Amino acid sequence: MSSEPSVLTVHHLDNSRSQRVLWLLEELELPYTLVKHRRREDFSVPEELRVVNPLRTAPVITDGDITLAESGAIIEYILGKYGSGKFLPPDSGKVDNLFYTHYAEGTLMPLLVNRFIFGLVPTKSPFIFRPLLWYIFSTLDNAVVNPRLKVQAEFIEEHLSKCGDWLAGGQGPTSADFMMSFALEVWADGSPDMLGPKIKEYVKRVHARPAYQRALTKGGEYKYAKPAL
Ligand SMILES: N[C@@H](CCC(=O)N[C@@H](CS)C(=O)NCC(=O)O)C(=O)O
Repeated sequence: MSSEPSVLTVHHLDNSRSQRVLWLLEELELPYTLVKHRRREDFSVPEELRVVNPLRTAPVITDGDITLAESGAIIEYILGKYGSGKFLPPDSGKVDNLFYTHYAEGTLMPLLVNRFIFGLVPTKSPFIFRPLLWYIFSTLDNAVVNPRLKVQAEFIEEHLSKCGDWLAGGQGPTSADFMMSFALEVWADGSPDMLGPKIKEYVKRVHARPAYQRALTKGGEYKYAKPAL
């Protein structure tokens, strides 16, 4: 029987949500094995990652017998098992922490992904259909996604004007911040004009963390870390 403690393995994909997990692990200064995967030309994950995660998404971690996907579940698992009480919200911020931890993937990311796909469809279609598809998808974006994103931007801006530096109102990041960081930096990279000053400051605050910078160095290609804010 091995007495070696299990070491967490993170399957990381370039330009992806797995950057969140690296940021958390660097904040915790936890040893981990990093397996880097590169997206295929159509943005999908390569075969080696499909073997680990039948859902064909990143991030995914393994820890002993456990294989876990979904970045929210991964962040909560790591904090619960290895957090040693760090990066927890103050009592007054527990509900905000719960809310933003789930809101990131539950509401905000689907809207941002919709917008990404609406922009992508015309560019990937036969040349002759592009003007028509561009018209249809930009109309959909303006009618459906944009108004909803504006509501989210105002909502988050308002919260950040009250909570202080971090979403749960404490002195440091919590699961809410590890989860929201990716959505906000993707948004700041794609449509900074939609975002208010508090959101932009927040993204810069995340990027200024030494642990975030270490995660960037280790993770490699990540295009969302330098939005023009
Ligand atoms: N809600 C999931 C989303 C996972 C996800 O869609 N990951 C993207 C990378 S950011 C991916 O693997 N995309 C490849 C694909 O869908 O083919 C999570 O938070 O982990």
